[in-house]
Amino acid sequence: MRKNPVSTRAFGVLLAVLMLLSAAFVAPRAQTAKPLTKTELYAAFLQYEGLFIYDAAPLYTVRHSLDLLLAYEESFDRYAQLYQVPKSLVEVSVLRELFYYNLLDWGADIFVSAYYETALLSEKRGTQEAFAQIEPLFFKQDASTGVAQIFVTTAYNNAIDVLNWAAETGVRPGGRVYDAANVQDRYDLWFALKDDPDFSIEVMTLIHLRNALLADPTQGFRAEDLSEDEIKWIFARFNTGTLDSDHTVDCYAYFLLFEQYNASEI
Ligand SMILES: [Ca+2]
Repeated sequence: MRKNPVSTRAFGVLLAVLMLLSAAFVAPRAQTAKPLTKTELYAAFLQYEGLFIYDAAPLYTVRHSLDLLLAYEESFDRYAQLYQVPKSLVEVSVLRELFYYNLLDWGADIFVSAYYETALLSEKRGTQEAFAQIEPLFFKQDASTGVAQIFVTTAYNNAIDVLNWAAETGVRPGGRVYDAANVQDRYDLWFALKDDPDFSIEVMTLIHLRNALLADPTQGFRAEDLSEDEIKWIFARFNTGTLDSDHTVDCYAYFLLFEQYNASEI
């Protein structure tokens, strides 16, 4: 049977359109999205106000969280550049922690502060035995703290593991190595995380770098080279979640907004 040249051409056009459409579906994430101004970034996030506060007594509103986050821009820039980790990844993880920072976090910090101050005092006075008896009743040895809500020893992504890894692998040359059994080491690190946002942001950057490298040593870190799932895994590993957990899904949505906002700076 003789082919109809018109329908062959139509088929070719249809095929080309389908190929273009499928290419659009697998195209890298939101790279062509227009940059966001600061006002547009705030407007995008203010839609979330009140929606993601599941815990009791949040201490920061969405606007306050964004104000705090953007005040640390210099630190995000510095560590993103130093460790070659996309800035938006680190900003989003810190922002999410600020959204969820609540009265219980604040209270836990007081119990941990009291623990460390008393533990060191008891060492100086030689009264560790008496201290050990009251310690489980009145004190807490660790809590997530600071702008990035990082634990010193007790979580998977704890600061001692991350900083020791960074020092020992040469990622952070000359970096201090901490002994988790030493109260003074834990004291120094916990208060640094609690009181120094710049240091917390450095540790948060290293957490993402370590998790990604442990999962895939060949991992590249240019945001535009990472697939949606690769980015989601980076967030999931920080929160020991999965690709479809609320934390991961929310962080990915925030990430796309921050990529647009940061693109406006270039
Ligand atoms: Ca906390």
